[in-house]
Parts: sequence; C-alpha cells; structure tokens
Amino acid sequence: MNNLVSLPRVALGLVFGVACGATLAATPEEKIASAMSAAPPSVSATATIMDWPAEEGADMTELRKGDNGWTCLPDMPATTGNDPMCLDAAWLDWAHAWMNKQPLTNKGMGFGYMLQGGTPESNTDPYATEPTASNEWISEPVPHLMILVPDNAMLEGLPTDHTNGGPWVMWQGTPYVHIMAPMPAYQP
Ligand SMILES: [Cu+2]
Repeated sequence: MNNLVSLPRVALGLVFGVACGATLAATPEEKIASAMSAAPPSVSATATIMDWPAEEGADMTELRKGDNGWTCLPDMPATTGNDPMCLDAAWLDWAHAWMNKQPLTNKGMGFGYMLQGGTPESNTDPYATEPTASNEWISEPVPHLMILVPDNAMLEGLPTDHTNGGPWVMWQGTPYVHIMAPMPAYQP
C-alpha cells in the first residue's frame, strides 16, 4: 500500500497534464464499476479500488477496500483511451518505478489486466506522448494481459512486433519491459 501513496505524484502528469475539456465527474460507484471493468470478476470482485488524485498534490484515495492482493484503478479522465487497470503487487512496484523513472528489479512474475484496451502509446518509448516516425505508435490498444518476468533476459529473442497478432514484448531494452498478451475477444 505504501506504493500507492507515491503513485499519484507522477500520475498527476497524466491526470492533469492534458488540458482537455471538462468531463462530467464520475460518481464513486461509476469509478468502481470502471475499475472493475479492467479484469475478470474473479480478480476485480474483491480487489482494492483506488481512485486517481482529485487534485494536484493530493494522494490516491481508496474507493473500496479489498483483500485479494489486487488493486484496480478507474479510467484516467485526462487520457483519450479507456484505460482502467487491475494490478498485482509486482505490477504496482512496476508502476511506481515507471512513473518516477526509477530502476526496477522484478521480484517474480507479475500480472496486470487492461481488458478495456487502454490509451494510445509507443511500443518502444515508455514516455512518448505522441507518435513519431520510429516509435511504433499503438493507436488502438486492444484488451490485454500484461506479464512481468523475474529476469528480463528471459524476454530476449521474443517478438517485439505489436502487430504480429499474438503476444509481444513491449518496451524492450528498458527497465519496464514486459509481455503484452492481447485478449481482444474477452469481455469481463
Ligand atoms: Cu497495458
């Protein structure tokens, strides 16, 4: 849970960094429903639900206490895509490191669900905010499972082409490398 306190500081860049039009504030019930839509009920039903910070400098707030080791977050209001997520403990560590641009050593396998797809992003640059000629922009993310492995050397030689129709390795050569496993037909 300590990680959750430090997540917001960088998440703010995503939540508040985009000067988009005002969206209608979702109710807590709507946010919980959004967060739960990121994963199968077997994961989300008893997951902890956290909300993004309500204002800059604020911390995440707990919308619902859980007890199964999973943490789900609702769609980020400022991003264009529908990007709720359910993360296990390893993925929470990952998120903390990524947001703070810190080194990361995975302690073991990690699983994260984004069954609503996500928001457009680069397949090569963890911090890209727009497409370039070379950053393999993923303009329409499909529902997917994200996997961390204990030793990133295990991922060397695996496909990195996000258009190959199956799982691929994203952000190869960075501390945040992971497997993306598309689940396009799955509806939680
Ligand atoms: Cu994802």
